[in-house]
Amino acid sequence: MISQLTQIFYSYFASTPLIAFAPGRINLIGEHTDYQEGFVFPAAVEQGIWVGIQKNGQKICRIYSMDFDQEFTFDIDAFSPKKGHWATYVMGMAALLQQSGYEIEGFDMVIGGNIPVGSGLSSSAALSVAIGTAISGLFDFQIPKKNIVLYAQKSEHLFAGVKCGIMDPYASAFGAAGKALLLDCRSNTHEEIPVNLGEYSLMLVNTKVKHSLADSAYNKRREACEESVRILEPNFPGIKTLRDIGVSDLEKVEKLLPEGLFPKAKHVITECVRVHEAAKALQSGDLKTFGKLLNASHQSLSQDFEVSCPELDFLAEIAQVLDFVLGSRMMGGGFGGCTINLVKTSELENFHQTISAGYERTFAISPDFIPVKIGSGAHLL
Ligand code: GAF
Repeated sequence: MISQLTQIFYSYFASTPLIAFAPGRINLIGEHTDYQEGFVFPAAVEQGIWVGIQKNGQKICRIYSMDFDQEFTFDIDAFSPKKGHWATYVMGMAALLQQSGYEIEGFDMVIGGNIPVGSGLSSSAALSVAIGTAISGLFDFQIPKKNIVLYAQKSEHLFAGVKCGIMDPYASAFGAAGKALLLDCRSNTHEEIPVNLGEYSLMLVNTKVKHSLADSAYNKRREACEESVRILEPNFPGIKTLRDIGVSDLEKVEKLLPEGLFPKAKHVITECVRVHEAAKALQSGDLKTFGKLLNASHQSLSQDFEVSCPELDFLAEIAQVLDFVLGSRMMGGGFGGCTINLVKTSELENFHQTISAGYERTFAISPDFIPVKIGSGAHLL
């Protein structure tokens, strides 16, 4: 990728770029908790986005996307990021950096990557983090990683319309090889936990569907959580988010919340506990318990939080009953994308065949299998 990107950069712009890399992410457990300042347990993967960048001495930015095989040019002093175009991610980060006082001059950029599109590995967060890292490096801004993460999150809110939490850009920026990040989304700090899976491997299965309601449903779930907090606050003085409520209070919470809201609040409250239990299980090498927690997370996301879909439920459910699979659950925002599975390495071929056959028979779609290894976070090359 690096030599291909460098060559393409030279052929378009006749100069040699500075290259930044930012990885995609998986999430072991802790779904739809980040925007309630809860706990998540993601990790960076080896697949990611590479951005080549160089100053051009002009007032324009010229970008070429290898994936789309398209060019895009904008005026650095007058541009407006619009939803729905890949170049919006570049303009979004550039706009936010400019607003924060960073004086960006004209640049040329080539973007390439190897994250399967729509797989749920969070290619958009990786792209924004790679762009932030590249611009910071080129102009020697020395932007702290945490700020790049916050700009990437804000760009997604403002220019993609998804009110996402901090997990995806955080994992992309701070990932560490072989380690998952036990991330506290209130303090935005993390602890690195080594991921030793022994004779097991992580395997993603891509449903290859993305249901169209995904973005609006995501925002609605977030609003539902905020609404629950407003209703609960008089009886739980001082709570800021659902993260502040413990499982021992679930009975009380059930009495206070309307029927539609309680299961969603319950998901967030119980999922935060599962994250800690999963981190503990992983640290003590108890992969069975770890796997059971993944299954419980899926059940909660599907039944209580209602962010799964028939394709994800099918994949998780058939995987969970295989005796060489310790755990399986939907990963990410939901309504499509991937499941994450903990599969005995010697049975990967068997897993592939069993899951493919069942999924093809039921949905007439051949699922993709994406092996993942935990890699390091964003950096300049
Ligand atoms: C998406 C969002 F971008 C994350 O912030 C997180 O909320 C996740 O869905 C669900 O856990 O990936």
